[in-house]
Amino acid sequence: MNISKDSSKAITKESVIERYLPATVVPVADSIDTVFAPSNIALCKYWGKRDAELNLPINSSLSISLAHLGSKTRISVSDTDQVWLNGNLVAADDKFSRKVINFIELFRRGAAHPVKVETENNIPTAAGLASSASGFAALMLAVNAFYGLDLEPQVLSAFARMGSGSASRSLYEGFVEWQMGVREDGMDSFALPLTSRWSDLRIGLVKVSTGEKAVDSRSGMNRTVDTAHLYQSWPLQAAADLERLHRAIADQNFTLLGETAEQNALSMHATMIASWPPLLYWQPDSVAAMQSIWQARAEGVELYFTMDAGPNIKLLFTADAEAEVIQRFPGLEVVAPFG
Ligand code: 2P0
Repeated sequence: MNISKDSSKAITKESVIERYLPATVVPVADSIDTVFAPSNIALCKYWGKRDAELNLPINSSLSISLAHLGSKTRISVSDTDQVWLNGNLVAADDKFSRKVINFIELFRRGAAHPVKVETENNIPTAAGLASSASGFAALMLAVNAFYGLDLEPQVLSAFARMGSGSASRSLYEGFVEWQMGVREDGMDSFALPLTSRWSDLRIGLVKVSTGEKAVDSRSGMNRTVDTAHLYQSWPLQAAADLERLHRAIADQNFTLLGETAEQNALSMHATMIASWPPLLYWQPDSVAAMQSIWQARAEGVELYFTMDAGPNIKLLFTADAEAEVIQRFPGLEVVAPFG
């Protein structure tokens, strides 16, 4: 497949966004209240883009937000553009600063009002979780408040998606579905929350490594789409899994949820491994954790996992299995997504 390399495309982020903005965008106050967006973990993964400029996905995805774990962001008027992360000023030429300021520029469009952006992630660094989803979602909410844009939730989600695809899902708590959409400008590619809750669902964060990965997920998914023949089966797998997850959530069928999420994650990783050069995010400890999980299941514990573009493992289980799971994974960080 060669979906992500269409450089002739005329539609840009700027051209899509400007249709939703007033002629001039100015701060409504010197500072806004801090906004929060949760981190999320996909049960049916986003893997592969039909448009790399707008982060339009090849498949719809479904995630669960991590309650209080996420990003807090505040924007205020400043003399110069400044980005602060967890209380530290980030150098202006750092990749992180540039991503944040470039995103704000999409809305500010050259207007001469520098900003100070303060972001704090309370995602335990030990969990090795990506923060770009909650980071861009919180930044989008902060931009909306700071410039008084009053954008609708679906537009906010579509714009957050242009920062980072998975950020489209981080605007909501609980289960969230990101509909892939079909429009060329992507404005039907946004996330919506599911109404169903599942109070005894638990997520366990198993740290394998927190080091920076050699291939980021953006390059990883482009490489997979471009070089893995196996990728052709992915959109069908994802569509079937999405349907199964909806059924599992509606029936509160944890076995179906766990089996589907685990198979979906492993199928995604199979497409990565089948890329060239091969892309294997697993480390020996990732495989050891998988084997412990399969052993636990063989012994009757309802425990499943999912994995993203990295070596860390996210456990899926229910409250009644929590003590047993912690015994098998000492020091496990447990999240109750529905509080
Ligand atoms: C997901 N991942 O659904 C999938 C599973 C990683 C593996 O969304 O290029 O950082 O910014 O749109 O959102 C990570 O990809 O990628 C991701 P971009 P993003 O959670």
